[in-house]
Amino acid sequence: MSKVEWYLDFVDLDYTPGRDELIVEYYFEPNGVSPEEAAGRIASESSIGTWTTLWKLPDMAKRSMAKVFSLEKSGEGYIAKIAYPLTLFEEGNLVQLFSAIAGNIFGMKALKNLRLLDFHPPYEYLRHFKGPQYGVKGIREFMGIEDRPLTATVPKPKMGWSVDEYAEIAYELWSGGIDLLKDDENFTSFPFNRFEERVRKLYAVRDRVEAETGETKEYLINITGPAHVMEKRAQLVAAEGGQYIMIDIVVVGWSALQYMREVAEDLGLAIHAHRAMHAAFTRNPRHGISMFVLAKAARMVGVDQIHTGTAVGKMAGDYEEVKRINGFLLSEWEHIKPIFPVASGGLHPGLMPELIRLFGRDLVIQVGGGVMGHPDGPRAGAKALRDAIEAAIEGVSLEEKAKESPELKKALEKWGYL
Ligand code: CAP
Ligand code: MG
Repeated sequence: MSKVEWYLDFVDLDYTPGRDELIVEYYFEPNGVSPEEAAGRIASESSIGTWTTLWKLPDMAKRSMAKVFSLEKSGEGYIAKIAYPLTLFEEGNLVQLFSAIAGNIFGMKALKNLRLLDFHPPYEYLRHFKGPQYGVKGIREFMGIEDRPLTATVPKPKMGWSVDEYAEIAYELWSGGIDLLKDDENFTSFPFNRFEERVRKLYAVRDRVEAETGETKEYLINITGPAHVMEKRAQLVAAEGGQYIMIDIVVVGWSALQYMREVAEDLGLAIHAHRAMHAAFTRNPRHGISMFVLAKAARMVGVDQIHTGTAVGKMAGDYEEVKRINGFLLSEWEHIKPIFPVASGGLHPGLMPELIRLFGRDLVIQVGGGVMGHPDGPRAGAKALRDAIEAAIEGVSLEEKAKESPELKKALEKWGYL
């Protein structure tokens, strides 16, 4: 058998996948080989194959060969659908899944570009994942917020606050109406602001604001770090009565996230997923891994909310893509609970009606600069944001609402509308 025939053995366009196969969709551009051979090479390298024919295949290897069952032209390249027998995958091990379906294939010379677009785990595979502990319903319950979007603010600048300065800002933000204080992604623990001291002081402030306002307030505290450090930090958060942890899920990787999902369950903590570094592989539509795949896998593991983009703010990610991801995160999916999409990046009060019109109320809205840049400070910024959201929900125009909200009026003067 020639090498090409060997690769074509992984292609059968008449094949109908079984219910217990895992389907993966790829976009690819062949480099000097036929589209069939290129697709066959993807299926081969991501399942059982190597670069040459072999002297022998054990029975299980033969049964585990992935099959390209659909191949269609798309733009500059092709879309292939590949069926993977479950014998290829370890139960409940997302790290292993990605080392197969998003592994060596990205480096193959036979492809100019390759993008992992989507994957469809059958129930037999999915059942080994717990998904989120709380999800939308659980979070709405513990926050006591029935049907409006949740609000969050990252104190900006991203860095440089002492614990006492940070506690003061937190007091202002929470008192002004923000539900969730959020640490920035690169803000963890420093000589001028140690995590342990921040935990102690910030939850005390939270308790005070809760008593004063009668509202539930939470803190998306950034525990990101090596797994053993994250575990200790999560224990501290739980000991101080925190309900949430924030993890930057791409930089920590699937292994650490799966580990922390277990820790979070033991401690009763919800997980806020930030996604710094995702754009290194999600941004080029012809290469890498789609944000949809990242969000789907994170939901499987069990984050309770994840950043997905805004379409109207400062980050890349167009409306259609964000809409599709958010729709998926909120949909029913076997035993895996729906989770909150987080809209963040370049938002300000003037954008609220459009944001809510586009994505609805099941949303966490994070506004950093657009609150912290308010001419009258964070409390006024928080109030302006809350009023803008209220207006959007009541169906009142921002101009109208601004007549009774001087904070909103000033925010609109500074940042305008859409
Ligand atoms: C937003 C933010 C978030 C980004 C992440 C920032 O601040 O804190 O990390 O939104 O991007 O550092 O830029 P602003 P994404 O509200 O001041 O813009 O949500 O797209 O993952
Ligand atoms: Mg940030």
